[in-house]
Amino acid sequence: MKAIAENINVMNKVIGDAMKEGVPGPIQELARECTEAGADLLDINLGPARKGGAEMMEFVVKAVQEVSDLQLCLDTSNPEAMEAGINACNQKPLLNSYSAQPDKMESILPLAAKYECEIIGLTMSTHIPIDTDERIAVAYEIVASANELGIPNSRIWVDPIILPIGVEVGQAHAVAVQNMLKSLPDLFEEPVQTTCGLSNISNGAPDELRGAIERAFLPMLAACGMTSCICNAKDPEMMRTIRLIKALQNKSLYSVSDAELK
Ligand code: THG
Repeated sequence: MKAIAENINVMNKVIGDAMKEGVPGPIQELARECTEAGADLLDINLGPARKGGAEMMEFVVKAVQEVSDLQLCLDTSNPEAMEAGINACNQKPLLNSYSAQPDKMESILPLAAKYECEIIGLTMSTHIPIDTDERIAVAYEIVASANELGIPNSRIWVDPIILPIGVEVGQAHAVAVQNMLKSLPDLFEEPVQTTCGLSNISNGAPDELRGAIERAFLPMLAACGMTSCICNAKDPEMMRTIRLIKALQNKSLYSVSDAELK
């Protein structure tokens, strides 16, 4: 279970202001915190970043790389910002993301082929599927589209898109996501990787309760084969849960410190 830190994102007021004003300090402090907290990758989420996105992405990537050696996950729908970020990275980043939406397919997916990067594929087209069969059909479509550009399954991270438990279809959706994950090995001979925006599940819940919802869902997803999650690396209980999942899947050597809060 790889942890992709969600924290360097434009939704965070302090970080969003620092990104827009070109002030590296707060971004570098947060990147250090997430790295020390045990994240495996750092998501850099500029949001839509229509104006000046390329310059902003280059600035944030270079600032973060001064303080962390972790692989970066470039999170933007702006292809110019995405390409500027790829060119500023010291190591190949994970691209976040494309989907079956034609514009994403045409603008972001080709960058993963051109630069031989790994890429997250959201299982959505014009809408987010609600039932498992439709979600599987979209998963097959997004993987086939990447394969056509020479991108192997091993470089595709399928994201079933998690919806908040509190919205009308949220609970049914949480079950459909688990069912889809369990069916992926039968769907693809060469395994794909998988990821999700774990915090989405708790969106709308009182802030003090969000972590509990996220930490209840993550082991369920891990048991269904989820190989990574975009999560709040600044939540010590979340990072403890991830350390213990890694040990309980025999992917890391357990030590009692894994069970301690850091
Ligand atoms: N899939 C993929 N990428 C994604 C998502 C996904 N990127 C964006 C998002 N969903 C995952 N990232 C976040 C980042 C922050 C929050 C939720 C998801 C969040 N932040 C708190 C808030 O906004 O209240 C706190 C913000 C702060 O102060 O740091 O909820 O699903 N592939």
